[in-house]
Amino acid sequence: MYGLVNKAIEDLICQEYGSRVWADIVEGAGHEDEGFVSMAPYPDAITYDLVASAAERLGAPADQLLERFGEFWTLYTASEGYGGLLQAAGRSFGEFLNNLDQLHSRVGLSFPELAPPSFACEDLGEGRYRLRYRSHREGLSPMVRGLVRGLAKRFDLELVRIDVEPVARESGEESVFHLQVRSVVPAS
Ligand code: 1MF
Repeated sequence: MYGLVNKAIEDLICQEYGSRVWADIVEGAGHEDEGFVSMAPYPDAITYDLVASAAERLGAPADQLLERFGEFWTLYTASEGYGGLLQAAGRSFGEFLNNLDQLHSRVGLSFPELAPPSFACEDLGEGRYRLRYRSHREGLSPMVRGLVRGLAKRFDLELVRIDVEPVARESGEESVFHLQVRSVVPAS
């Protein structure tokens, strides 16, 4: 994955636990703290190792960390120069989820090693959505839960339900998320 992902993990950990904890996590993952370059592609194994090492160091399940990371990603990218990209992706929750494939193809034009997942979202009305997620990678559906939660906040929505239905596949991962949101009064 692009270094941007590893940098976002670093930022989340440093903000919440400090840079010494991050240094422990990098060491635990068995990688030199070379400092990740956002625009450079890294093997996925580095990202998985960082998450596993963080889970061990923090005594938290990896899935829980992935979910927190997903939520953080929507804020992180908005503040790290991708605000325009996110804005162009849609003015509503459902629209954004349906435009994610386009967002990824736009990024992929300049960064050909991007291996984005695919999302398709059906608006079922009354705040209900059916979101299909298909990825080349395994084990990241907890991150998608967090991404959806972060996205709901972005549109001043409360995520009242998120149920995941895994779909059997040979490789990679596929799941269907049943979502329900309702609008909240934005915090001033
Ligand atoms: O293959 C990749 O390197 C990769 C990296 C990030 C693929 C996808 C993503 C984004 N995606 C992460 C979860 C991946 C799970 C999986 O592979 O199954 C999150 C998608 C997403 C979902 C909901 C809401 C918002 C989302 O993301 C918005 C987004 C997506 C991609 C980028 C930014 C925001 C992005 C931008 C630049 C990138 C890489 C990704 O690379 C560069 C390019 C230029 C300079 C620096 C980095």
